[in-house]
Amino acid sequence: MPRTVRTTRKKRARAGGTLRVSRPRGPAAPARPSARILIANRGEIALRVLRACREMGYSPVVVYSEADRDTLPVRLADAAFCIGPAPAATSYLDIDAILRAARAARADAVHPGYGFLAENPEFARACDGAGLVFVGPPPEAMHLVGDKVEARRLMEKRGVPVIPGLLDRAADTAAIAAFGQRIGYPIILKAAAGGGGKGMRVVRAEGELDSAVRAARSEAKTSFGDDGLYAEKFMENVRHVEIQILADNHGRAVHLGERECSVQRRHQKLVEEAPSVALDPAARERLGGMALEVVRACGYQNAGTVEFLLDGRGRAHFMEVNARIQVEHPVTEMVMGVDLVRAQIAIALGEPLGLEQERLRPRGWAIECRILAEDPAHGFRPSPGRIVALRVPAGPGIRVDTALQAGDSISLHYDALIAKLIAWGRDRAEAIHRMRRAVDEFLVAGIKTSLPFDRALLRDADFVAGRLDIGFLDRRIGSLTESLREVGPEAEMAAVAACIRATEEISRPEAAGDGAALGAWSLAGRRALMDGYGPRRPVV
Ligand code: MV4
Repeated sequence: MPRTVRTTRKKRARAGGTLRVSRPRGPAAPARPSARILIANRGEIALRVLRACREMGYSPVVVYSEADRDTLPVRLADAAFCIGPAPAATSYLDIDAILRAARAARADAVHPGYGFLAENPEFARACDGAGLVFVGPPPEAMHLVGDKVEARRLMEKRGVPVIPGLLDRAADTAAIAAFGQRIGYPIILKAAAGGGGKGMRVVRAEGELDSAVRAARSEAKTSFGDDGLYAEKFMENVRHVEIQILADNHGRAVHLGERECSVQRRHQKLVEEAPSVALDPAARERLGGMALEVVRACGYQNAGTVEFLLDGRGRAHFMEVNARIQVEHPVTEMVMGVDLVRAQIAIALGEPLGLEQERLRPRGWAIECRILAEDPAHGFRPSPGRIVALRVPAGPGIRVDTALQAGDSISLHYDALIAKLIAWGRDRAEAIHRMRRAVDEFLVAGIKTSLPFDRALLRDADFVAGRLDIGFLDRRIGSLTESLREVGPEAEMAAVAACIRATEEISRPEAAGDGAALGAWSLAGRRALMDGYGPRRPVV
C-alpha cells in the first residue's frame, strides 16, 4: 500500500478533528460514537446508507431536492437539508450546496451512494478540503480508475489479462482503422473518460468507422467533457461478471466473489445474481486474485468493483473498475453475509477489515430484479406519475430495498429505479422460485413498471437454465415483451369483467365456494390487478 495514500487518510481524519484512526494493523479505533454522516443521495440508496448508519450508532443526515421533500429518507434522518430545485445539476450534483449542508449539519463524513457525485474525484477532494471523511476510495485512486485507458495500461503492466486493444487514446480515425485491420472486425469504441456504456460504439466493418468515431466522440464530449477514445476487439457471446472487493486503510483487502450481470438492456442492468453459474470455486479464486491485483496496483481503498468479460472457455478479461457501492450490491451481501455499506463506513472511519479471505465463501444464491418506473410493453419508455397503491412483497428469503411510499410521485428528473427486489435461496432454483412468488405479490399501481417483464423473464427457459450472455436480452426482448403489449383495450375489458365477477363472488361467497379453485376469469382479474389495471381496491 503506498505510504502517501495512508498519510492522506490520516490527515483527512485529523482535519475533521473528531475521529481517531488506528495505526496500521492496530486495534479498531472507536470512531466518535456520535459521528454524523451526511448522505449525498436520494431514493433507495439514501435509505440503505441511512439504515447502516443507524445500526452502527451513527447519526444520518440527508440532503434533498425540492422534489424530494416528502420522501422516506428525509422522514427518517436525524436532520435534512434542502439543497435546491429538482434538477440534479441544481441539487444532488451541486458540490457547494452539499458542502454547505455538511457544514450546517456539522457532519464528520459524507457517503455519496451511487451515481451523482459518487465517482467524481473533485468531490472527494472537496470533502477532504472541508475536513470531511469521504466514504469511498482516495481521490487519486478514483481518478486513476476513472481514466479507462490508464487503468487498462496499468493492468496490462501488472499481468492482468485485458481485452486486446489500443493501450493509448486513439489519435485519429486512421489509428483505429489500422487497429481494425490488424485485429479484425467487429471492434468497439469506448470513451477514455467513460464507463457504463456511454460513448460506446460497436463497429462491424471499416465502412462504418468514420461515422461511429464521430458519434462516439461527440457523445463522450457531452457526457464526460472529454472526447478521448480507445478501441478494443469486440467480444461476443461473453458474460459480464464483476468481482466485489473491500480494502481497508491498513493494507488489507479481500474479494467477495462475483456477480453475474449479463442481463442488460442498453447498458441498464435489469437482473443480477450471485454467484455466477459460470464460475467454480477455483475460477472464482483466480478472478478474485486478479481483482485484488487491481486494488494493489492503484492503491485502492474502500468498496469497489472490478468488471470482467468472461468468454465461453472461461477466460476472463479485465474491463474497468467501478469506484463506488453498486446498485446490485445486495446479491453479494445475501450470499456472503457481509453488510457492504456498513463495511464502507467502517473502513472510511479507519477501522481495519475484520474479514478473512479463507472464510468468505458464497452460501446459496441471490437474484436481484431492478424495478423500474418504465413500461416494458412499450420499449421501456419512462412512466412517471403518482403511486396510488403499493404492496411490497416479503416472506422467506425476500428483501426489498426501496424508499417508495404510496402517494409518492415518480418524476422524470431522476433515475427510473424505484425498488430492488432481492430473493435468496439455498440454490439458484429456489432463489428463482421465491423471486417468481415475490414479483407476483408486488403491486405498484398508478404507473407502469418493469414487473411484468420480470414475470416473463423468470419463466424463460434460457434464463432458468442460466444460459446467459450479454446478447441474451437484446435477442429475447421481443418475445419477452410481446405478450405484455396485448394488454390493450380488449384485455383491459376482460380484466374489468373479471373484476366485476370476482366482486360478485365476494357478495355471494357461496358462488366461489370455500377453497374452490379460481376460474380463468378470476385469475385473469387478479393478474390484471397485480399489474395495476382494474379498480384500486382489493377484489377477493
Ligand atoms: C465490451 C464488450 C465486448 N467487447 N468490450 C458494457 C459496459 C462497459 N463497462 C463495457 N461494456 C462492454 N464492453 C469489448 N471489448 C461488451 C460490453 C457489454 C455489452 C455490450 C453491448 C451490449 C450489452 C453489453 C452488456 C455488457 C457488456
